[in-house]
Amino acid sequence: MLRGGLVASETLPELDDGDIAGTLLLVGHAGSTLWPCFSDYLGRSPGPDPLDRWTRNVIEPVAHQFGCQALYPFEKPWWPFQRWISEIEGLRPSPLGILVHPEFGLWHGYRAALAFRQTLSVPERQNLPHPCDGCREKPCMSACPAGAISTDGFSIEPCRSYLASDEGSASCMLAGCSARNACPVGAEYRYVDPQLRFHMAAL
Ligand code: B12
Ligand code: SF4
Ligand code: SF4
Repeated sequence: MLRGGLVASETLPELDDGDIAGTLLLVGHAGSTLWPCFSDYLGRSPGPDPLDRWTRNVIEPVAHQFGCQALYPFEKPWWPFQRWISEIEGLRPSPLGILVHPEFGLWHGYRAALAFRQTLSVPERQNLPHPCDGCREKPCMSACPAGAISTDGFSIEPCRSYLASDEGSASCMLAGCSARNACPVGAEYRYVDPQLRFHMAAL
């Protein structure tokens, strides 16, 4: 799905020829709409980084057709996808580090950005409400069995050790991050179990 467009921003990226892009369109997903298409590919195309490969297969022909350059969230140095979406929709980080959306909650991500030389007409920037502001209990923070989420943010080391343990293999690795599952916002967009397991294994 199209996740909005960005023009007239200091964060617009440099194109391959050194010029600064005039417009950026972000492409992403919410919930599990992506999963049936991707899991079909996954079954047919074994090998490393399947989501990255599938994304390129889908996006490159579109970029070619429209004469723009595709940028990906998995390319290094990292493109600032979260900053771009914050500028477009006004989304802010949850205690987990993931941007939280008032409708999709924590169940959305970004797959690519289409960078155009031209300045296109895009919808006005939004300033969507931040669900964490009104969430007094903050169940995401207490749900993490490894104590990886605190007021200082997300800490990768305790999460990583827990996921490598027998307990972690039987909980978060199977049913997805317990903290993410605990958020009540956008619960109907929670990823289906095979999708959750795919992302946890990749993490
Ligand atoms: C590196 C990275 C990680 C590292 C973070 C290491 C660290 N401490 O910085 C690790 C491996 C831990 C990680 C984990 C996860 N990540 Co990650 N990650 C990235 C990646 C590739 C680059 C981020 C970055 O450094 N950008 C560079 C700076 C310059 O860009 P920026 O937008 O200006 O910077 C923002 C981020 O750095 C963010 N930030 C800072 N610290 C952290 C920590 C975490 C955990 C996250 C998610 C963000 C974050 O705040 C900055 C200001 O806006 C992005 C893809 C991308 N290119 O953006 C995905 C990305 C941020 N990750 C994402 C996701 C979903 C996850 C996981 C949930 C994976 C999973 N299991 O499904 C987990 C979160 C674990 C948890 N319990 O919450 C999504 C977030 C979508 C959203 N709704 O916001 C992204 C955008 C990928 C995507 N394709 O959509 N991730
Ligand atoms: S549980 Fe509450 S604080 Fe945590 S991400 Fe969801 S809305 Fe934000
Ligand atoms: S994956 Fe499990 S250990 Fe890691 S942050 Fe989420 S709840 Fe905590």
